[in-house]
Amino acid sequence: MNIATLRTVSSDNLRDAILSHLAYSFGKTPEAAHLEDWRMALSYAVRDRMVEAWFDATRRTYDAGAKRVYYLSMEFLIGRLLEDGIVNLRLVDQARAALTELGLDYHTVLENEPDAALGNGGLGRLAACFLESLSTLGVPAMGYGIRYEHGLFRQSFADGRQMEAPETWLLQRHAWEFERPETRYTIGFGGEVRDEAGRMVWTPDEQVCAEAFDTPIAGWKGRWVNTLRLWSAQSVRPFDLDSFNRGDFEGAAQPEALARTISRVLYPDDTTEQGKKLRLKQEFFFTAAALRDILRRFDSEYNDVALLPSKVAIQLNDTHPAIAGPELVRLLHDERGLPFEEAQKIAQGCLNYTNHTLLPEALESWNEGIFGQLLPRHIQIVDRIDDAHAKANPSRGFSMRANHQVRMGELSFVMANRVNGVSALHTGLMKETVFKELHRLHPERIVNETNGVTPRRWLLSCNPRLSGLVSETIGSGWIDDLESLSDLEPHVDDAGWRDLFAAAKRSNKSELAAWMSDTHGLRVDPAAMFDVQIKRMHEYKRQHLNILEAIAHWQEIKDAPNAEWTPRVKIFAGKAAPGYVFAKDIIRLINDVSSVLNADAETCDKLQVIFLPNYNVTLAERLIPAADLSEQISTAGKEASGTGNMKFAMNGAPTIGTLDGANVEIRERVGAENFFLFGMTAEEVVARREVEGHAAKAIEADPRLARALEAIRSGMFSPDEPDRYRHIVENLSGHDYFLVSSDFTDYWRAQREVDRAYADAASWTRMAALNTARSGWFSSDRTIRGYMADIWDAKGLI
Ligand code: 6GP
Repeated sequence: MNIATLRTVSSDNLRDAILSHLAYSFGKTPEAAHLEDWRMALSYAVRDRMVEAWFDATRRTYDAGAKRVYYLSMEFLIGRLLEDGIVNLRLVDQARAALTELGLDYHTVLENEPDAALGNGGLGRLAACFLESLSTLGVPAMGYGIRYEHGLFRQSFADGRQMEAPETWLLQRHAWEFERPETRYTIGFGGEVRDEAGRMVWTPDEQVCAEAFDTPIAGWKGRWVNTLRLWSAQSVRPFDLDSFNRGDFEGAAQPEALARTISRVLYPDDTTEQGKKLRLKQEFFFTAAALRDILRRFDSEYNDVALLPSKVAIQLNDTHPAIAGPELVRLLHDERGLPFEEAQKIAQGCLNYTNHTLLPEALESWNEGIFGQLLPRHIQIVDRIDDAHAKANPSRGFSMRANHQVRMGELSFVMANRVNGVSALHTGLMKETVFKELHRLHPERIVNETNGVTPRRWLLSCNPRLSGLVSETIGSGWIDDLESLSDLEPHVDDAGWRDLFAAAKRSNKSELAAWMSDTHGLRVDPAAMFDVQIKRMHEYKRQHLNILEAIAHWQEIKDAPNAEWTPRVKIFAGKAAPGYVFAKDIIRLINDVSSVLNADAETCDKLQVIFLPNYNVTLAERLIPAADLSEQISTAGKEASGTGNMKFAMNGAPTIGTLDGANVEIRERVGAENFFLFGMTAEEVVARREVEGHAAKAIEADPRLARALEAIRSGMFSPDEPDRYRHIVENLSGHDYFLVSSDFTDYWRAQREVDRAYADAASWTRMAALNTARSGWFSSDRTIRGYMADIWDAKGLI
């Protein structure tokens, strides 16, 4: 069937296409259809319109013999996909009209879609933005990951405490996947390695099957569509009939259940290490399946593996897929008979590694016992790579095998053609700290690619009011040329235009306020400043610095309730890893403070604190367009980049922040006068830690800080259990590794500057608009172009 006949299958008229899917794909009449049926029918109608470009992209890639990019990631935090599809295919007006004709509300239908939370935070969301930009730029690319049955847990609060429930996105119907039962690979674990006349043969003693599920990812204007291929683990032997016939029903189902465990849950960790055997299995499972798939596709086009590095670029998203190095060497050497050195050289020519954090606890390493037991051949290969590296670099001062551990960062570095950091500051620190020795040996290997975010999702679709104004003002070229937002600059001095900008923000805030009232029963005044901190909960991100400032501010307001105060609503959202007790205690503290402050009739019109549950991509899309102030307050040197910081700036929310990660570059671009800087630099942080009693000194020097800490210590926010937060106070007055106390005074100063600036509405709007106008560089299109030029040597085909 050619493409022309295909077209007729799905009507050009979206309304007819929806009705047709409702009847023929879901067997429902409009009268019998539930909201979910309509959402599915619309999704299928939209998906149909991607298929043609999808086939076309594949054909063009083959025809051009183009180099392909493979993005291997444990996480793809894709969120909802329907609106993304509608927006990128430019079907918004049609879809609205069709639904209206059918008596349905556009937003209600869109909101029925589950939010696919197949990631924890920054690294996973970055992967999702990258996929969209790769398609927008027409780069032949594919994402590979795991099709988790349960994504990141669902968060709720009970007495202010975080409760975790399993996330169940697959219980609702999901429109985007194409199951590929024909694309299956058997992946082995364990067993033994035998030397058969010089050839190493690995015979695993456990096997699972990886089955592919494909999701099309359309770029802007639907010109190019790539694939996200997620692997689902299944048993090679689905059902044990012998056991069943013996009456052992549980035993009969066991092989299936065991195998499926591998793709059952996403580890709910952000930047902390998970030393679990299952995690290593997950890593090998999806990486090995991806490599087999990549080689199969390569073999269908070329018959010389020496061409691999010129046709294939593989990006390792952090060290989670680091086993790709040894596995690719194994496939080329053990299975295809290439000499070891050649196999290694080819593998290295294809592989690249992105580091996303310098936190020592997040640098993966595996106990050699576990590693060797699960991957007996790979540990031999790691040792051989390590030895070869040692011989070639006799002066080296490191090994990828130390203290009975296999160190994945070092392995990734040695096996990579290029290694990159995710902001200028972070890349510099990588060179000076974790990879100092390796950088000395391979000075050309580390490059910087500052993160970016896709403007299609993070401005065009999440903020229709502002993006509408932008397009009316400068045309719609910015959507795939974000730097042209700078054309807005002349308008920021036009009072009339500024009013329009301010009106868009104000309407976004009213909409958020209405939503918070409807769904959470919260009352907030949209005229107050919306001060937002949303991200994973972590001590280095310092949500506790923010809440301490709120307490001190509240105390100050109580001292003089009739003074002029700039009304504020502090909004928090974020999940803590279930095992990270301190982070969970910070959540509870914020909730407890919120209960006291919001109930204080004397102050609640001046300061409110809100913690919204279950932060996810969808909630971010609601909050960011309505934010006035972006909190990016990590201890300098700890946040590798941040991407939320870019989304806020783009949506016209100035930052209060430290010189950390990409904040540095945001400030350079939006201008120091449009950014509220505070705190120590990364260098000063290191020096301050050496100062004996730094926290106690900071507290002694700042009575506001002392008073806020005392309020917590005395149980003011936990009267039923006064000692509840004693350990937090002790931490902040003692060891205080993240320097909350030492940075407090300057943070307070910057916050009061924010208050004064916000009180001048015209100049605040100007500042907000300049943040939008100057955020063009933070498009993930720019980042992907950087990877194409500096890392992959790949080209776009559109
Ligand atoms: C995050 C970093 O913490 C964040 O700063 C960065 O913007 C993001 O990656 C994307 O580069 N790191 C992770 O999410 C993580 O799990 C192992 O690192």
